[in-house]
Amino acid sequence: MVIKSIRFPLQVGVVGTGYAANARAEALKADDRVHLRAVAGHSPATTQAFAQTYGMEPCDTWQTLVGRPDLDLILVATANYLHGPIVRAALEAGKHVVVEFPLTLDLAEADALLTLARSQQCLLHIEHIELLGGLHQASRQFLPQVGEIFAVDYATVTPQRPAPRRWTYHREWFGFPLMGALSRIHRLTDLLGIVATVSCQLRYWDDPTIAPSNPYYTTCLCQAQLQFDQGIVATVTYGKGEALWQTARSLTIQGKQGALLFEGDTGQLVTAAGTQDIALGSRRGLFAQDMQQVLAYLQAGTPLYVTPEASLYALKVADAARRSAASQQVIAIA
Ligand code: NAP
Ligand code: BLA
Repeated sequence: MVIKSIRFPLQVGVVGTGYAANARAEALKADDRVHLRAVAGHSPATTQAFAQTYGMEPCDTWQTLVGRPDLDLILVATANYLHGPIVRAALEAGKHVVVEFPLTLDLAEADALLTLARSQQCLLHIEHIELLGGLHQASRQFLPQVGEIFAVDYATVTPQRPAPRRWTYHREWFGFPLMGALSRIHRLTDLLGIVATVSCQLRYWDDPTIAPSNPYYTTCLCQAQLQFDQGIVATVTYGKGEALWQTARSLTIQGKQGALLFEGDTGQLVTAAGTQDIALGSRRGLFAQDMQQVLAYLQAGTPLYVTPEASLYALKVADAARRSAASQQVIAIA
């Protein structure tokens, strides 16, 4: 990737004021390579509070923010449906961009944004902090010990009562569940490679007290089966909401010589030699690690832990799952 020249300290603008935006601002606030300059949020009160906390200028809209000539780098950490439009506007304005996954909910637009970033010589970094986490690092490390893999099962199910009326329970704002939660697919494509076919089922539960056109749901359950090129079958379950009663956060990888079993924050390797406990690193501090890598890249060209192309490929698989759920057909991925 060719990146146009950069001045330090970098002038940073942030879109979003929630968990991810705060984690990034916390990681940057004491770093003399950057200046946290301006923020655009959703509700004015939250934007004001965020601006005050980090000594930034509040902007009324993200459009105003990305148009400011004094900014070099835009962090996009808002609701999913806005990622694509904000990233496009920021790149067109010649800004470097860091965006939380997913890059966009529109596969064709994702491809166009990668091309745009290249032609503008701007960084387009799509965060995939799940790759930096303990579960993924341990999976990578111990994978060779299970031999030829034939089955993978990955489930994250979060009962939540009552379901919040937030963007994460809104059909359009969160997007197709495996796009909004793209890390579920990306973990597997990172470990296992190329997907041949996808089949998927999706069910939403709506609040019966609200009009039929209600875009919010109270539960979603999305179950996909991915057939990988090497004959591996992987199942992915993503669910959240009121109709679910059992929490799951588990990853099972079965190979001819052994199995890897992860359950919550614990892991085990089972082989003919016996069962070995695996210590997992924390799920905290990952946004800070991601931010440090971005700065090292911009400063010294140190390669990042993930490429936009890898994120785009995961999005392609997620889009195939979306089409499968809509059509009830098995979708082959070209
Ligand atoms: P969050 O805490 O809910 O914050 C969401 C932000 O978007 C807030 O600034 C919120 O503003 C704003 N917002 C909410 N609804 C909106 C709407 N309808 N239109 C425009 N803006 C809206 O969410 P988050 O966890 O930080 O997630 C932000 C992004 O990071 C998402 O794309 C998510 O997938 C990604 N991500 C998050 C994590 C994580 O650990 N949390 C990890 C990986 C990726 P108000 O509060 O003023 O409404
Ligand atoms: C991912 N966490 C996410 C995402 C959202 C949230 C919207 C992106 C979509 C998805 O992958 O599902 C939101 N996560 C939350 C909220 C809580 C939460 C509201 O745990 C409430 C406690 N994220 C956190 C906290 C941790 C955290 C407190 O907000 C850990 C201590 C970790 N969230 C975390 C990680 C991911 C993620 C590591 C990356 C996705 C993955 O690992 O698959």
